[in-house]
Amino acid sequence: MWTTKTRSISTLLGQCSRCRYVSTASRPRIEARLPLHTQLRRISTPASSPYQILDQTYKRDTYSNTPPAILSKIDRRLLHHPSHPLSILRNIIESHFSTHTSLTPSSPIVSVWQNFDELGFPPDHPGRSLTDSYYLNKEYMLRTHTSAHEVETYRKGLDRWLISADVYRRDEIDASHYPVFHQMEGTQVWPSSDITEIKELNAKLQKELESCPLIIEDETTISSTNPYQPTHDPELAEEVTKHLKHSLNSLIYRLFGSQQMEGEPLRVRWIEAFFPFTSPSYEVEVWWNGEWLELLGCGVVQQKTLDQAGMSYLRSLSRPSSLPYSDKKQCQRLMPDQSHKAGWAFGLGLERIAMVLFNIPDIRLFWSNDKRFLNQFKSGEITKFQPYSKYPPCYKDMSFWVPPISSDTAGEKGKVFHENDYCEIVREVAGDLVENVTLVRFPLFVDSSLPLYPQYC
Ligand code: FA5
Ligand code: MG
Repeated sequence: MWTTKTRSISTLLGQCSRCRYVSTASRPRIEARLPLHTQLRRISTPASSPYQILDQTYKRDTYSNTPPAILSKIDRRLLHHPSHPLSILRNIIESHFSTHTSLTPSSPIVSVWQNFDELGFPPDHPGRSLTDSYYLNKEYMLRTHTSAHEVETYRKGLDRWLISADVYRRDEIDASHYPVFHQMEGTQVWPSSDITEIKELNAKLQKELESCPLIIEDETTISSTNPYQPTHDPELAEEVTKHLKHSLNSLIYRLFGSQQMEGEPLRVRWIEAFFPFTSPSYEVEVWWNGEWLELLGCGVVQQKTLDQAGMSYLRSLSRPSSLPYSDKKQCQRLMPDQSHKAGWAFGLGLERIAMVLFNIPDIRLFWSNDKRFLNQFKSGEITKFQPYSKYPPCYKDMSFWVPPISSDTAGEKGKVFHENDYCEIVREVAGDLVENVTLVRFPLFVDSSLPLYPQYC
């Protein structure tokens, strides 16, 4: 049988506390901890033929550190298989945010600028190091988070959207870490003139949440370490923050509420966090199997991010979609929007949630091609994972003759065939590798003078 480790899933998940996008101060650069000769060897690996990925060519340089095994994951597109647990979860979240536009970028390759600089990551941020991220070359990399698509998506003029995608991070090997996992980014942005509408929405959402068996632990405050942004009207920032919290609490209730033990309300905890592209920023955890499990990071989008995408500028000066708003001069020529826009964003880990909901004990199972995994799940349904052998299936059909059963032999020990005798032989020969012996056919009506011919698999 599948050998599950004795550690509970939440224990395993609880260990995933490495957070790349928290403040630089909180985590030393891993590069700096490696012996110098290791760093040099990695960096000076000679460049060979260019990368060919999704019909594009990327030259190699001293940054290139993406191996073929990682590139082979790009084609798997797990989020596009309707009966895969990650895709089932994605659909549930998309149906919860039913007015949002759902997007799935076709390529995981982004520019380093998109992944880090555009979002305000400082040059010495640990997430940029070669030990943490997969680079094709100095300019291009595999996205490490779905936030890499924020600016380009706002630039399309979309106010509320969800992006689901595979993300890539160099990481340790165990049941809860894999170098490829999936995130979903969500956002909603309003013109400040909509403040009355946001207030009404917040009141409605709050009332709905009050009727749910849900304990929300939120001791976060607005402070100098997690402030409203100086360019924001504090009243608008407060309403946007409230809407973020209500929207995510109601999503979490939708996902976990029905899985709770009878009589036990779901506990959700909000904690302060830091992301370079949001303020205030938070992480959200859920109490699961006796431990806090981190689900997502979120916050109020930095105005600079919206500005870069041209979101804060008048629509009436409608821009050609190709206008590069990262070009500062172009932006400055436009008039600031009278109805300045503000919004929230979140990024959640799909595997983390799916492991809990589907009871999947090992993150590597999501990548399984084994039909015993893939055929277990049905589109639209959350069902518990049924463990199976860690060995690949190997079926054997066995048929043989046994002495006929007759009134003369029925009482004679050793002459009458008994299934247990056969199982004993199997066990002797193959040990515990054999999981199951099933009788396929045993002739019922036979000439009692002829031997019998049972078939097993
Ligand atoms: C981010 O990736 C931010 N981009 C999230 C964000 C988006 C913040 C928008 C603000 C606004 P973080 O590295 O914490 O943050 O990852 C977000 C979530 O991805 C985590 O809460 C977790 O659920 C999941 N996650 C992170 N690392 C792993 C991992 N190694 N394995 C599985 N899931 C992971
Ligand atoms: Mg985190």
